[in-house]
Amino acid sequence: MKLYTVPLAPNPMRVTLYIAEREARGCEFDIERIIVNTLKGRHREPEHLARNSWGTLPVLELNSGQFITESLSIIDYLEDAVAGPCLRSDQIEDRAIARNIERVVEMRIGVPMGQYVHCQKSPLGLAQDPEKARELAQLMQPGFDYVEQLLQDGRQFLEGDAPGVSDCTLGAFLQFMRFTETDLIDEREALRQWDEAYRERGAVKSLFMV
Ligand SMILES: N[C@@H](CCC(=O)N[C@@H](CS)C(=O)NCC(=O)O)C(=O)O
Repeated sequence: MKLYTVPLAPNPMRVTLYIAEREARGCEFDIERIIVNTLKGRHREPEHLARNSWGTLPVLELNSGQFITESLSIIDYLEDAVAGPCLRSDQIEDRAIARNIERVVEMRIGVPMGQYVHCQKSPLGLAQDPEKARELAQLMQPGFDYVEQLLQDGRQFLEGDAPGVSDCTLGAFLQFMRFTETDLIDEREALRQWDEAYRERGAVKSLFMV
């Protein structure tokens, strides 16, 4: 398998974190990682568009030659395809709740965060838009409240007592926020503690750039 990826970008980063989490549980991934330089616009060139017509990253190329172009679909595939302990629970209900948390984190925080960062300090060199950035920051507040509420029962990770895909998603998008040198976490102490503790863990610590 080949994973087309780029450092710092949040959707590639959540796959990177996911793989690291499973490697920490003893799983072995036979994946070649290939950096597509988005700063040089390589993701918009025909070679990458042939893998993914949306021009986005990450992309997983399967040994069959087929491509998976959505980060969560890549993670789902790897959960099924790579032997060893998974991040998802084998209990149907727990698995559904975990996926629900992950979707809320991505849709309520991740998607607006991606737009926010590009309005503030775009790694792709897009024009700044401070007013839109302010609107997006407001839009994310209920998502942060949701996570703060979730953590009130003392759980160490978003889905419970062990790291899950939701942690990978939130960790990746908060790193993207820190790239802008802004902080939208505000007075949410449980979320702040989670953020610091998650990044300090041996399994993922070396992967965070900011
Ligand atoms: N829904 C996709 C989103 C992928 C995405 O937007 N990737 C960003 C990096 S985080 C990208 O490639 N942006 C470049 C562009 O859109 O030009 C996923 O989850 O993989």
